[in-house]
Amino acid sequence: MEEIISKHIEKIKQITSATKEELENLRIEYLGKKGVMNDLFAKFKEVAPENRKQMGIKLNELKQIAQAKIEELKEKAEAKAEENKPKEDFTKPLESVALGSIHPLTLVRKEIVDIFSRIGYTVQEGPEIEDDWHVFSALNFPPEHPARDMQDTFFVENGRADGNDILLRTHTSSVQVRTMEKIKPPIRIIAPGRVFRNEAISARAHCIFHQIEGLYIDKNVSFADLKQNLLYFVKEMFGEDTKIRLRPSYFPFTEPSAEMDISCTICKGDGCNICKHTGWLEIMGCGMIDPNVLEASGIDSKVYSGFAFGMGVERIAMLKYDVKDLRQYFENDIRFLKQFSSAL
Ligand code: 2U9
Repeated sequence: MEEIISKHIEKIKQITSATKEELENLRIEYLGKKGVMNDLFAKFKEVAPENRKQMGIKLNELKQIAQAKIEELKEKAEAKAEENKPKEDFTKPLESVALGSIHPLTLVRKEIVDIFSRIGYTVQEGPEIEDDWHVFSALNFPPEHPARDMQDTFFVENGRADGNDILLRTHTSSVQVRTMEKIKPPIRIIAPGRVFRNEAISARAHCIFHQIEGLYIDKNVSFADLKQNLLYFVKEMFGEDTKIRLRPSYFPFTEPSAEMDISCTICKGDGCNICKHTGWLEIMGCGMIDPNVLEASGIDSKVYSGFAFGMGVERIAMLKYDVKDLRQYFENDIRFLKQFSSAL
């Protein structure tokens, strides 16, 4: 019997780890009702009296070792379980993610582009750093025109290429010139983009602003086509009941030229502070492309005619969303910007 006990002690000592299940089996094997301990205690009765003391000590030693081992393995298993537990509570609800919003100028540019693309216009883009030819000369600006003045245009210092001054474009018309040089009519494009003018910053003007210009060239394009395209745009942008009015104007690149007004979006034409009691708001310039401009880009003005128009995105956004000061577009004040979050 002593030998059996020693074997059990040896066996238990060798166990170094156990799963929960193995641990329970070990407990049952040694300390359970029909376990080794009870079995040995039963046999203990048959031990000769002179050996009992010695055997009793040995038996208790086995019991203590079994209990201590089970306790030790239990602690180990618990520590391991704790270690393997995920550090974060994945069942916790997520904190909400704050989404950014669409900048009002991006929003309005997209609205304008969408409206014109529905009647067949495609978008063209071009460089912001341009040359004199594409910004002025090809557009019929005479050499002494005041727009070429340093007071109005940002020139790149010592910037000259092929005898041309290098400058920041003052309008996106240069994109249209590049398109006319590249592809034959029919041409039906809009050119959205950033433009630069050497102006003092105020509530109504900024040295950087955004334009969208349009160009339509084909055979037999008339002023009536121009008027109808722009009336469609205005009704889509400002509402079906909006009216337009064209006033004669002058631009070097169009002849005849006009400024277009819409009936005031606030007072519907009755007269208010926004429209300075005229009932009308100026929103864009337009006209029939000057034959000199067509010829300068290699388009036969005896075969083709066309119209063009241009508008400032900041101004359209001011009228559509009642923005009072142009500087708000560039200040990145979250209270201003977040008003446009759900508009797209
Ligand atoms: C080509 C030929 C003609 C584009 C045009 C205007 C009239 C116009 C201004 C409105 C407010 C610019 O942002 S603004 O300051 N634009 O009045 N723009 S016609 O005419 C072109 C363009 C390209 C080849």
